[in-house]
Amino acid sequence: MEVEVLKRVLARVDELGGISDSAEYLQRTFLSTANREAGERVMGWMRELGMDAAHDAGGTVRGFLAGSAEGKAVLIGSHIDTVINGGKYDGALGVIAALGALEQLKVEGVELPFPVHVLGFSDEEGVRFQSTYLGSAGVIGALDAGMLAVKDEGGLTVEEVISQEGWHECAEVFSYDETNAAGYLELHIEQGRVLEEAGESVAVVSGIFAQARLRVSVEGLADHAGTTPMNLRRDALAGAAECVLAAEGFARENDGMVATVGVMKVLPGASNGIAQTCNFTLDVRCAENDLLESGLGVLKGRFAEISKSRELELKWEVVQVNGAVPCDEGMVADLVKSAEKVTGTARVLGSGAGHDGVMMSRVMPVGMIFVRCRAGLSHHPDEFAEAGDIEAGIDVMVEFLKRRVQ
Ligand code: HGY
Ligand code: MN
Ligand code: MN
Repeated sequence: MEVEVLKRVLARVDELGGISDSAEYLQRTFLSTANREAGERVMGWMRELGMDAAHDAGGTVRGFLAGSAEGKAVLIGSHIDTVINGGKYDGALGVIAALGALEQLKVEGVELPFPVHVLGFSDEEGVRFQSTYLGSAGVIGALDAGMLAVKDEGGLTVEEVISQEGWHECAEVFSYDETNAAGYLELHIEQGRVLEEAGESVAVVSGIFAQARLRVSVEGLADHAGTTPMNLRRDALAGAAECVLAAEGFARENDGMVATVGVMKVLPGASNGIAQTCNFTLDVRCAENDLLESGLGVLKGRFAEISKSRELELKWEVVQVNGAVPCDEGMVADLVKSAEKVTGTARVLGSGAGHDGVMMSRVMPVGMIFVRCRAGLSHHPDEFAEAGDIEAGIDVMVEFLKRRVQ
């Protein structure tokens, strides 16, 4: 890879990593000011590459590069939103790497015989609504009534937020299906430890695990911390804590399953008062759909038992379930050959993390390249990928695109 191209990729990762809604840490959420600013910056880079750049009302940005022939477009991209206090590689690297790969092909004088669209999705993490993939759902017409009706913490629905806070000025409508898209490719940091432990730079993704996102609420009775005997309490926080440990224990019992409670709100929230209400999120994932489905049933039952034993009222809301998605066999095979040629290795890995390919797979073949990241750390400001590994990942992407020329 040209040194200048790689330097630009690394500089852009730092640049985008500096665009945040918070002065203290990196945060870009759906349709936030920083999300739009990041979208503008990426569109500027797309135009520098000679692409037509545009955005849709949901904040997703797209660069269009014509090929030497017409035909179905190859889509390459990732997301430009982040988690709260996130790292600068998760998502952003995939968009910037796509532009780096196209720039490298330009330097080599390679013209692709098909159009390429680079996409920067506005919301993959689902931080604001917990409902993930709002950006990629928007470009394949999958923002259905269910997704549009999901409410944020303030009670606004996705539909209301797009209407009131959407990026409407000069917005275009992006619409992909099997008639105009040949496939979707994404480069992403592994967010796991396999590549680091194996001492390898890249991997090819076999598929993306099934994932369920839920909102749980337990309702007890606020009372005095000092005068209420332990046997008379209906303590929502103690009940929620028992649920959290039940979820953790269940996941530990089921190899390959993970369960996480990442958000918990305790009400009324006084140190000398027993909690009336505890609202928390539950994120459960595993490789197999049927284990996820049966596991959710078991957990719902255990939460109900815990609530009953503590005279608490349980509310269990499934916000979103995304089934496991296999990557396209043809793309996996081409990516394996490309990785072998570039790095001499071609490990194939499943992804516990969700990615926009889950949504894009509804209408087109999807493929992914993983790049090693330090200690597998992600969703953390110390997230880091070495320049050499990023270069290897982009070289694999370039090789994959060249293979489609032959
Ligand atoms: O949650 C995930 O797996 C991804 O980071 N959105
Ligand atoms: Mn990501
Ligand atoms: Mn993420």
